[in-house]
Amino acid sequence: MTPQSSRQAQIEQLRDKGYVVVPGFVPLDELTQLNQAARAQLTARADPLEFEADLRYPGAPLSRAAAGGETVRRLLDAYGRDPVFARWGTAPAVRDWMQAYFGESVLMSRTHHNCLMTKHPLYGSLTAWHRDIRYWSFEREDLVSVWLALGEEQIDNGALWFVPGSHRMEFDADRFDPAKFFRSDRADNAEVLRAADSPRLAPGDAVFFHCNTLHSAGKNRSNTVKFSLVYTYHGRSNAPKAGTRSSSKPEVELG
Ligand SMILES: O=C(O)CCC(=O)C(=O)O
Repeated sequence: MTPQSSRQAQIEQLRDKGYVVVPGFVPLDELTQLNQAARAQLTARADPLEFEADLRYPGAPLSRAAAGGETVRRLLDAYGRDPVFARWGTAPAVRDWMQAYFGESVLMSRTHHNCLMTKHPLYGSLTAWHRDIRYWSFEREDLVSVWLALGEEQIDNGALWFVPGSHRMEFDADRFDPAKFFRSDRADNAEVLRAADSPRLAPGDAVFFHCNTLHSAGKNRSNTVKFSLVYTYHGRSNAPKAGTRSSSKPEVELG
């Protein structure tokens, strides 16, 4: 397959399943640089950081003062942290993929995701079932994130789970809790979640997923920190709503 036709097949899979894994998306030399920058950034603990204790997801320390309370969950504003992160936020491979998906020029948001996600053994929390649209306020619910695995990601170290086709499912508001997590205590929701799958990612693989795809992630039961770089994009015709967090920072134009 030519790169264009394989990209088209990936986009069709995203439209159909709500996510698609693209193996070997990041070349090895770039992956090495990303990993070096990721570890240096975690060691430096430079702001802005988000801590597990701030989110209080299941398994997280209850406060910053508790054991493990200083465990970092996200190194925010990856785009502004290091040139190699910025390069991957706007990489031609990402831009071309997103332009082909949206059919127009593309922007990257700096208000959410735009982060280096870390998942630590012991104090790294699990993330319950949700749609990322909970983070966003746009004219249309059509945004796509790219998740770059800097190391191996599998069930044991807290990999993502997805429900195929869930981006096209319609749910009444009461299927979600007040924080917009998909309620796993409901039998009808449990039936939906039965179809979930957790694709194993090799270092350098990417997952593209739609903002309405139900996903979750487990705890990290390995003994090493898991690093992933995550950015979110939308087409130019789909503007963030004025006065919301989604419009609170200038976006990055990919062309
Ligand atoms: O790695 C995880 O725990 C999942 C993160 C996630 O789904 C999110 O931040 O929206």
